[in-house]
Parts: sequence; structure tokens; C-alpha cells
Amino acid sequence: VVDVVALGESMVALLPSRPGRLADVPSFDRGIGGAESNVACALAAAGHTARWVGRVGADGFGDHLVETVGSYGVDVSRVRRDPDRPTGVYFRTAGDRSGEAHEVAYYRAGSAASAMSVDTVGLGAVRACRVLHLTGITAALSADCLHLLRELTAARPGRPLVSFDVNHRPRLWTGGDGPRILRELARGADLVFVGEDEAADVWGLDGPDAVRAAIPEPEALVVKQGAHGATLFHGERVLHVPAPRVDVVAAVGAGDAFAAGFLSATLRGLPARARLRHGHLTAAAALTVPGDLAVPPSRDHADRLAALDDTAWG
Ligand code: KDG
Repeated sequence: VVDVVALGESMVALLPSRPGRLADVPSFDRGIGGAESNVACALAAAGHTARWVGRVGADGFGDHLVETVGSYGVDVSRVRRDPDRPTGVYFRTAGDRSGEAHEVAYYRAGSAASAMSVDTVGLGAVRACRVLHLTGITAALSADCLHLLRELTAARPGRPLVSFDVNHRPRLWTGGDGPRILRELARGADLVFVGEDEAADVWGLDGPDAVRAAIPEPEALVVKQGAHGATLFHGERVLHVPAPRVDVVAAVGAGDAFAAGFLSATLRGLPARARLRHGHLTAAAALTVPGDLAVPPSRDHADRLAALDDTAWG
């Protein structure tokens, strides 16, 4: 039994070699993306046993993903290779420090990962963990992927703790089902992460209390409030912890890093305030580098930063 399984689509990410509109950028550098594998990599780097379960093409990009995620110490032995479908790819611009949104172009329709299903993913390897991390991205990939998520979030004896990051990607949802499905999946999880802005966009909910009222079932719900911090609803308790101030280089991957830091502290049995602080610290590491994945602070280092008194935490 590993500490964490993260299931989802990873893609080769092509990042422009210089700033500007996608239309103007002549060349790109190859990196990797994938919300769930980002979480697995950060958790492995923090000293946990982590497995990524996904599906990639039997192509060079698939090799690259498996090798790169594996190089973080993540178990990639359960990643399936699909001879008939390609590995997903996406291009994005970097955005800028003023918070300008980045442009994203996905080439993932019909990808190997979109063929993940109850039959093509080994459910035993997915469930043999303490924490199973899922995101709403997978729900948008195909009907089979949605069915798989429903199966994994269904109540059943011995179910691992199910962590669900809403990760609303408007571009992936055709038709108007996204809000309803994402809320349904969130309500079936044990631990939910959602951004305050994201909850406003997808559900029209205003503020953490409204989000909790709409998603009352999970034992823990974290509403991330960007530079303002995050609010944790845990059973009957509510706790807000401010975020450290950082100079943002790129916001991509920060949500995944937050989830990883929070999950790491949860796996270690740390108290609520420390869980939120570890989320913020791991996010801060990701916010201050251009790619999706930053090397998180070591466990000892993060413990020392998390233990700073309240004045250091804004
Ligand atoms: O959270 C970062 C992800 O958005 C990025 O790595 C790509 O998984 C991705 C997606 O589907 O948008």
C-alpha cells in the first residue's frame, strides 16, 4: 500500500521560448504537465511513496512522461501504454507577472488518457493506497473517464481517503454539464480543494461559506483564496490561514503544489494549521518558478518555515 495514488492525464507541455501571444511564438521548450502527476511528483519529493496511474501513447512523448515522472521517484509501473492513441500535448504561454492569463491550446481529444476506464485501469493498483488523489479534469476527458471517477468516489468499505481537486477547465467541458458533475464528484470525496474564484466561475458561489454550504459532505474542504490564504472547513471547525507573500513568476502548477503540501502534512498527521501552511509553502515554491513543477522545500525546511510565528505569516 503506497501513501498516495494520483490518477489522471499527463501531457507533454510545450512552453514558449519567449514571451508573447501563441500566434507569435516561433519555438517551444518541452516540459511536462498534468495536475495529478504534478501532485505525485511533489509528494514523492517530500519523501512519500507515490504512484501515478495514467495512460499514454506508445510513442516518444509517452516515454518522456513516464521517464520524467519516474525520475521524481514516483512509481510509474502502472501507467498503461496505448498503441492506438497518442499522448496528449498542450501548448501554453507563460502569462506575466501582472497576472495576465496565459493562453492554452490542448491537443488531447482522443488521447490515450481519454481511454482510461474501469476496464483499462487496474483498479486494484489504484485503490491500494492511503490517499487517492483525483481531479475534475479527468471527468471532462470522456464518458469512460467520468464513469471511472464515479466508481472511485463511490462509497465502499475500505475505500482510501479520496482527495478531489475541482480543477475546472472550461475548455474541456462541452455542453453545460461541468458544474453539476464537478459538484457531484466533490460531494462524494473526503477532502476537496477548490479556488474561491473557481467556485464563483463554475457554481456562482460567493465566498468560502457559500462553498461549504454547497459541498457539505466532505470531512475536509479547502477554499484557496490566492494571495489571501486559504480557509479549511474540517468537520464543524473553520480555520483561515494567510499565505506568505511571494513574487509570482507563473501561477501554473501552484494549485497542485498546494494540494501536495496539504496532503503531505495530512499523511504525517499534522494539525490543521500546519496542513494549510504546508500547502502554502509548497505552492510558494511552484509560484516562483516558470514551469509546473518546482522542487518543494525539504520536509525539515518546510517544518521550520511552518513553525514561524503568526507575524511572519501576514
Ligand atoms: O494544474 C496544472 C495543469 O493545468 C497542467 O499541468 C495541465 O493538467 C493540465 C490540464 O489538464 O490543464
